[in-house]
Amino acid sequence: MPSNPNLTLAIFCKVVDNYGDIGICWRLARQLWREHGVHVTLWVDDLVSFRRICPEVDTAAGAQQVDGVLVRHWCDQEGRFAPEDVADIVIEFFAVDPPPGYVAAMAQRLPRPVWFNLEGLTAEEWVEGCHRLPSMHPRLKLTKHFFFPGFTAKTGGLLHEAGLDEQRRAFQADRAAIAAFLAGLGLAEAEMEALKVSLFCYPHAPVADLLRAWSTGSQPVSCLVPEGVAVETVRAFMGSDARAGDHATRGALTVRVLPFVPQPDYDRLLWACDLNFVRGEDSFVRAQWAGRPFVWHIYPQDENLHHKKLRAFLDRYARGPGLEALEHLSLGWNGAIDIGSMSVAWQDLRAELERIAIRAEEWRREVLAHGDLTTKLLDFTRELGMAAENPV
Ligand code: TRH
Repeated sequence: MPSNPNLTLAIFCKVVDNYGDIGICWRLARQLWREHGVHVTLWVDDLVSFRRICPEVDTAAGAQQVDGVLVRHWCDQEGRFAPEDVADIVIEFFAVDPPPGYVAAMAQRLPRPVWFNLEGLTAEEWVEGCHRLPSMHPRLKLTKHFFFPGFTAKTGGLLHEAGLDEQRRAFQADRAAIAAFLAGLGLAEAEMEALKVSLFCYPHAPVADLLRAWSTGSQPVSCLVPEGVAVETVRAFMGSDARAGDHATRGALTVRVLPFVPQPDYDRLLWACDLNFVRGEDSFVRAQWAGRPFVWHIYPQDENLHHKKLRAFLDRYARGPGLEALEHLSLGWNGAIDIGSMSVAWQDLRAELERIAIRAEEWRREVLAHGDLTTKLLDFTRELGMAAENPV
């Protein structure tokens, strides 16, 4: 039931690298409307990338209604806006600059909009000190607040829809539903019975080493890789092109190329697999909600800053019995250490998979206890609104 029927919100999203940013913004937009009744306008510059995760998107439309959200093609920085065009809440994702005309209209609007810079996810401790900090506009009478997602109570939390857990549990308990879903992706019975691993990573991951470890191992592994991921290595393994639907078996390993599926199906894929390799931010978070073991390929940054972020996450997540193997393989997967033999690292991880699965469930509960990002964002908005009404 909508609880904020008159509240409007605009999200400005620039798709920097494929679809990760729009993945997060789209999830946030839908949840704001569905669970909180907020009227959202999502400004996005790249409708083609958007369409890959949401096939209903019309790539030629300047404005369109999708799933209760007004999607507007953000073509350029031009345009004149009136104060009444401005939403109650304005979110810029990853410090993108909304069009100057829009910002000028924000400054003219009364009451002024609540303005957030929604930052990227990191497990580093400094985030707690920066979450919710204000930043004054150098010229205009506007204040922007930093909103940091995170894993602790003093951060903005993570995106998590109401009812997600019930859906996931029901799916994971329903063997027929899992089999039907995997059959829909083309899997044969033998692949369903093998250890199922989804593989999503950036191009520099040592995928060839991993495929070799799996194919020469003693246990059947079924690797499900979305089309376009690790293309060269998958092609070399297949000995042919790597198009959706293609598959090949070498030794104990079958690799199957999947079509890029809509976001809700990607969740089901994570729920259906025994282990997930994920990357970036959104798939990384979704793997945590799947309650299954996962290995994270972090987005690379200059001067190996991402290794620091990876270690910060592993320091929180991979502590406890049996988790050294996960830490070891994760650091090697990201090039943060030389792990020597991938085969040995894989066997060590495989031997601990059950204990890692227990940790995955425990972590999910721990993180969720701090609240979800959308609710925290709206709570903070209310606090800011109250502060504006009652200035000290
Ligand atoms: O796209 P990503 O690499 O993510 C981002 C961006 O690169 C961004 O610029 C960077 O700053 C940030 O990482 C750290 O990977 P990510 O975040 O996992 O996003 C992928 C999205 O695609 C996610 O919403 C899940 C979705 N997806 C599908 O919907 N279907 C699929 O088949 C697959 C494989 C993914």
